[in-house]
Amino acid sequence: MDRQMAINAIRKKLKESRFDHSIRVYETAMKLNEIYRVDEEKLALASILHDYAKNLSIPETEQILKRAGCYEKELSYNSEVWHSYAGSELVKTDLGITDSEILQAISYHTTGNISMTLLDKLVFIADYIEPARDFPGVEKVRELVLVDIDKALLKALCLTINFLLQSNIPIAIDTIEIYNKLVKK
Ligand code: DGI
Ligand code: FE
Ligand code: FE
Repeated sequence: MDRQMAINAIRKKLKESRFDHSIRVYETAMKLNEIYRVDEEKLALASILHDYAKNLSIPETEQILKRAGCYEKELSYNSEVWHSYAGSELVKTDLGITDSEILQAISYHTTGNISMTLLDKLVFIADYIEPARDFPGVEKVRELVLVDIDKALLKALCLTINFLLQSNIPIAIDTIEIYNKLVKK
């Protein structure tokens, strides 16, 4: 699977606006990689494919996770985050992607996770700051990531946790765990 094949796959799988978002996340990730220098091919595929399951219905998404049999904890989270874990499963079964680092970056792109790698963090932040994102605080994350990706990630997590608290949405324990790890640093 190369980048062009991944782009063709999401063109078929996603609505046009979500496809456009995915390309912007990919381009943002490539720019960040001029600073951070992880494996470019893995970052490219993970960022292009990160929302692969985003346009499935909630019952379909739930079915994918139940069928895989190892997502009991994740199924207890808000259904909005399921697309990340389902995306990881689907790119494996639909597209034959077996690289565990790519699959993990897709899995962790919404909630984060205490054991996030630099690759995982780059996909998470690229998704958070792609050029069309426009919410209070995003500019701060764009500035911080040029200096320190953990500071950028902490800021992003603070903003998201604040939003979830104010909206009465339950917060995934994975999100709290990575927040706690970074805030203690
Ligand atoms: O799929 P995208 O829209 O590109 O972005 P995403 O995968 O980061 O999904 C973001 C939404 O998920 C965001 O509006 C917050 C929401 N969300 C719901 N529960 C949680 C959560 N985000 C985190 N980090 N943790 C949660 O528990
Ligand atoms: Fe997403
Ligand atoms: Fe996204």
